[in-house]
Amino acid sequence: MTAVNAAELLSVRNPRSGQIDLQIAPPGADEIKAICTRLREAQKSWAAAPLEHRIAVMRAWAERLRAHRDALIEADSTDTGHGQISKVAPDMVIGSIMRHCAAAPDIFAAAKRSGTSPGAPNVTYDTNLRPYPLAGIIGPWNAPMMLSTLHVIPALFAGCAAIVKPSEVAPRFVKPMMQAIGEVPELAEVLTYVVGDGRTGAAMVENVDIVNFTGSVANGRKVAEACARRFIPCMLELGGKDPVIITRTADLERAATAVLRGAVTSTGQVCFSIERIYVQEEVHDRFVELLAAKAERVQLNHPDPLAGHMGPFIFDRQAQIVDGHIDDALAKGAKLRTGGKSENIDGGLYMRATILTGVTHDMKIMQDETFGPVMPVMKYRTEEEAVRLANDTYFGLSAAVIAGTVEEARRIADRIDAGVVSLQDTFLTFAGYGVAEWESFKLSGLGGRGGMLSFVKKQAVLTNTGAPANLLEENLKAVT
Ligand code: TXE
Repeated sequence: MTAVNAAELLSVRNPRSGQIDLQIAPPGADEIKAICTRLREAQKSWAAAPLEHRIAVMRAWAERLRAHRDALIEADSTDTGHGQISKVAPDMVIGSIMRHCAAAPDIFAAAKRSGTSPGAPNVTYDTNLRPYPLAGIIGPWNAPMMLSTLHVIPALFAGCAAIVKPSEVAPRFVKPMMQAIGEVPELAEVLTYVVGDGRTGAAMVENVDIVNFTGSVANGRKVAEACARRFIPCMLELGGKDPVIITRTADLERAATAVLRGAVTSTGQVCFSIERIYVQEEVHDRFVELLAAKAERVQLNHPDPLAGHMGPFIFDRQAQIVDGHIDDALAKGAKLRTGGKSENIDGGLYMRATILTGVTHDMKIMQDETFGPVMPVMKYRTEEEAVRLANDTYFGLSAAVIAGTVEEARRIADRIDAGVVSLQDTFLTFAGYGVAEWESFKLSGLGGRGGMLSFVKKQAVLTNTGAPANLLEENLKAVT
């Protein structure tokens, strides 16, 4: 991949109007190198400062984000075409900073081990937590501010400096974000956001010490290969093809409510959206009718971005991918129960909540990540078959099971290969943040979820409090 030319401008499309209404100027490879050198130098004093000092600086950042909340909401809403979701984006970031402020002292204290070696009573041990000097955070377009900033927060608490590159599809929030950061001078020394596309991301990977990447499997693989070549760690948060299993014993009204929310929120542009729906054959038809009745009540947030339930596709190419999945399914025998392909409304690409039935696993809609408001429903006969179908994917991000009892749902969930399984609902992943540790399965991720301890290397400091063993003495005992 050739480095981006510093003079090149990238065009940014407005998801609601479809117009190119912004040009961004990515830094060239040399500028990225210079930025990383500056951040790395400033990181020394940032890491040397007591944790309490970093906590105070992060609180100041949270306070400045509150001051810039309206500008951040406006930028995120223009980036994504969202209405209500953009209104909570800054609060999610501020909330995460405040939770980290509260949790950091105990987490770092618990990670430091010290004592006397059980194998050598005259040797004491202690631990240093040494932050990676410079973290590189690369984010996707679907929740641009949240998904890049939620991952830089733990790195900063750990004592890293950080350079963040959101997606070139949704870069508008960077301006108010950098204004807020600039009002906390010590933070501005160790944290910066840059705009640019994959080439800027690739240049970053060559100049940092650890990478947290959120995006597609294809690009996640490229980042992992680049990190492997440099022997630096990377944490990958990639796509999903999340299934829900609905048993014969399930409360179908509950199931339809949960599936609609899990599949249609944010126009289906959420990595842990429900993308495959397996229903036991005896209740399949009744479930589809309940789901269709709900789907037909979903309104677009057009013309009023703050009304309705679903905005336009953030990325026009994603609308083409979703349309292609629908075409492929219909061509292979699926039936359209409600909704349909994307529509251009005043320049924005919208899609109504769409249900397909009669789907099979040879269809793209059941294999590849769709990332749209499409609910493909498939019958199953036995629990064995449901588990086999749910696991028939190269993803393993999250899943859901809705059954007559929690025990029945849990029995099925324990056999599903996914990092998070929601029982009796979908979309519970957020509730687990910070408390229930989890790892993505298969191609949905690698390297853990990026908590504060992911950004430090542990160093053991061992002290001999007695006389050193003497090689010349005959009774030398091996130091175990
Ligand atoms: O990803 P892309 P997108 C996934 C979601 C979907 C994808 C959508 O499932 O698959 O992300 O986001 C930069 N070296 N998740 O389309 O295209 C690029 O500039 C370095 C999963 O944006 O992969 C952008 O900033 N960087 C997630 C970022 O990578 C490179 C939650 C992502 O771009 C690069 C949300 C390169 N070679 C979405 N090429 C989860 N699992 O939590 C591109 N980029």
